[in-house]
Amino acid sequence: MMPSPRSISYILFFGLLWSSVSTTSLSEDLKTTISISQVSTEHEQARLLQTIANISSAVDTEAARITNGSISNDSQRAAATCAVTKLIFPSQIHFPSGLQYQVEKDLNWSESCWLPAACFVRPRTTLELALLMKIVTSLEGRFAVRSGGHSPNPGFASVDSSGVLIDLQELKFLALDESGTLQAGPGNRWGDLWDLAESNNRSVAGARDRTVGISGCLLGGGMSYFPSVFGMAVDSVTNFEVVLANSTVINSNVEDNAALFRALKGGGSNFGIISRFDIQTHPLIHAQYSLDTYNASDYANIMSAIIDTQHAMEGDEKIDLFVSFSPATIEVGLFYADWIMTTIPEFESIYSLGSRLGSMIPLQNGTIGSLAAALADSSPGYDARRLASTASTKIDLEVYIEFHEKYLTIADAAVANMTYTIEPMSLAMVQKGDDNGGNSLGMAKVPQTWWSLVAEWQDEADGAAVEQDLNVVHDSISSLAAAKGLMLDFEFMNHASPSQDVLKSYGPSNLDTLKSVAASYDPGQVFQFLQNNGYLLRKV
Ligand SMILES: Cc1cc2nc3c(=O)[nH]c(=O)nc-3n(C[C@H](O)[C@H](O)[C@H](O)COP(=O)(O)OP(=O)(O)OC[C@H]3O[C@@H](n4cnc5c(N)ncnc54)[C@H](O)[C@@H]3O)c2cc1C
Ligand SMILES: *[C@@H]1O[C@H](CO)[C@@H](O)[C@H](O)[C@H]1NC(C)=O
Ligand SMILES: *[C@@H]1O[C@H](CO)[C@@H](O)[C@H](O)[C@H]1NC(C)=O
Ligand SMILES: *[C@@H]1O[C@H](CO)[C@@H](O)[C@H](O)[C@H]1NC(C)=O
Ligand SMILES: *[C@@H]1O[C@H](CO)[C@@H](O)[C@H](O)[C@H]1NC(C)=O
Ligand SMILES: *[C@@H]1O[C@H](CO)[C@@H](O)[C@H](O)[C@H]1NC(C)=O
Ligand SMILES: *[C@@H]1O[C@H](CO)[C@@H](O)[C@H](O)[C@H]1NC(C)=O
Ligand SMILES: *[C@@H]1O[C@H](CO)[C@@H](O)[C@H](O)[C@H]1NC(C)=O
Ligand SMILES: *[C@@H]1O[C@H](CO)[C@@H](O)[C@H](O)[C@H]1NC(C)=O
Ligand SMILES: CC(=O)N[C@H]1CO[C@H](CO)[C@@H](O)[C@@H]1O
Repeated sequence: MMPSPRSISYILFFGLLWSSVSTTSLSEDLKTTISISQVSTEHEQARLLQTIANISSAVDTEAARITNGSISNDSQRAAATCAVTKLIFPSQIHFPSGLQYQVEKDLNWSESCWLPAACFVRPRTTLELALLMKIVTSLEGRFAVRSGGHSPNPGFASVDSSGVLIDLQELKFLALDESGTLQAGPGNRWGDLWDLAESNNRSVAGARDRTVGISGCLLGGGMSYFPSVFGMAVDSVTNFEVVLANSTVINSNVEDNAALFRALKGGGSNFGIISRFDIQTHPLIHAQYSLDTYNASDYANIMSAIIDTQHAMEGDEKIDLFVSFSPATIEVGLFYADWIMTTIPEFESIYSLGSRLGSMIPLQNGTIGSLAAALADSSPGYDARRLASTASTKIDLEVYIEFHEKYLTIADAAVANMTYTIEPMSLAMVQKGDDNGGNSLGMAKVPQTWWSLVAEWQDEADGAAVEQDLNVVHDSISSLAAAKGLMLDFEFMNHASPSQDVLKSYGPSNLDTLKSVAASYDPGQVFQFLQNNGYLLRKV
């Protein structure tokens, strides 16, 4: 049997801790982190040095409680980490007794992630984040990092009372420079970026949803509108500013820390905490779009029309679409990266379906930002527990239809709302990654379909049954595709379930590179063992 992650971390950290703390005190380490910082103003450095000077004996007493062995479990260590953090950041930390705590806790998109962290801490600057990392690593506090809070996987951007939740929402600076590059703090949402870029006649590749956080989305690759134009969203990132495990802040781009740069393009939260993304914007996209509902019993004809459109997509990079299925209805979103006079000829197969019931977004001209806003208006959110799962396959009508029929059987009997979305991806999309210097996703160079499967339910007690149902849906698509040799390895992190082996799906060579990059930037394996959960290399 594998040792538990926690016991591995004890073994790893025991030595580290004693060697680092036996020579200097925590307050001295914090001062060093501040003094050598290159990402801060002198004013901020002076203020923080003064703060540490004022409270150094309290900090060191608290730290001593851990190092002298009187603390033995994660919860106690988290409490001590919170206590030290409170001394330094009294106004940016929230405890269970405080008014703001509930707001912080119930913030994530999925209710299954509303976990009661020992404390929530909101650094306001990169230096504050680096200091927080120094406290966490010195005291071996378990931690999780949250930006937009949209991961539905419990424990990935959330942690219970055994850990500290590092909430990056206040790192929201955003600027567009003259070269058309956005500098964006990790706490931004895509809507913020679209608003700024588009008001300057630029477009930026992001999610399909305004409220999704840019950080988790980009670290998983990021599926945007018009993938054939942009590639994955992360292919437009030109630089990551990263707070490493040892609190050093570095830039990672094609010139500096280039291996890390490539690893971060899809490799997730294994290497450091991103404190700034530099993102290349594109000339303004004139988007034309519609979202229509169709009679769900016409699924076979609809599948056939989708496939026609997927083939058309290979010949025209301006085409984008998704199709969402529930037992009751089918929604088709058709998007085109241009304002044109007539209806779009390549969408004819879909337009000519006789089963259209109505329009959620009538055909109109706008931008990516207005498209995402229209989509949000058309489907207001609600609180639920949520679980996602994903697969990628080649395109095949028989597989689509047989899968849908199996899905209906499962969904009809399920306690959860089971829905799925077909996200067509073109060869051009995959190629854009290479054109932009490569990413770590290892996608096959073929036209493909990404399947995004989602379950939504209310009652915590149903969780295990829902997971089982979603697994059956997933196995249906993968076994049907595999039987015809149409299964692809790639599993999209941003749509994956917690149990999917996302990093392994990138292929052995990418996986090896990710491992060696993690080993060189995080030799103490802080992000593998002190970080609560995630698509972590230690699990592969
Ligand atoms: C309604 C909805 C729509 C979506 N639409 C899309 C879509 O169109 N395209 C798409 O690609 N995805 C989409 N997603 C998935 C989404 O991109 C992922 O859930 C992503 O992880 C969200 O990022 P976040 O910052 O909000 O997440 P969080 O939940 O805050 O974080 C997700 C993961 O990233 C880590 N992380 C967060 N910030 C940092 C950081 N600064 N440094 C290091 N690690 C960090 C967290 O620890 C966690 O493991 C959607 C999700 C939802 C709920
Ligand atoms: C440090 O303590 C001094 C004296 O008590 C106080 O005036 C000052 O505001 C404190 N500074 C900080 C940054 O906490
Ligand atoms: C550890 O340190 C704390 C705080 O300084 C002190 O109260 C406690 O007695 C010490 N415990 C041991 C075992 O030395
Ligand atoms: C941690 O240890 C303390 C003190 O021994 C104990 O009260 C607490 O229940 C423990 N917590 C967990 C989660 O084991
Ligand atoms: C954006 O483009 C429009 C139309 O060409 C123009 O009127 C407007 O001034 C431009 N805005 C900016 C900020 O460049
Ligand atoms: C959907 O199509 C079926 C079969 O043609 C038909 O019986 C049903 O009335 C249609 N539903 C709607 C809402 O039009
Ligand atoms: C979109 O813009 C084009 C070009 O300006 C125009 O011809 C067309 O009528 C517009 N379409 C809609 C639905 O407004
Ligand atoms: C299922 O979705 C509908 C809206 O489409 C919603 O009203 C309902 O509450 C959802 N049910 C569950 C169990 O989440
Ligand atoms: C921090 O870690 C990086 C990557 O391992 C290393 O290059 C750097 O020297 C370390 N910095 C300090 C101050 O230890
Ligand atoms: C920060 C964030 O995304 N909060 C969302 C958490 O989930 C609730 C319910 O779905 C939304 O209303 C919040 O916007």
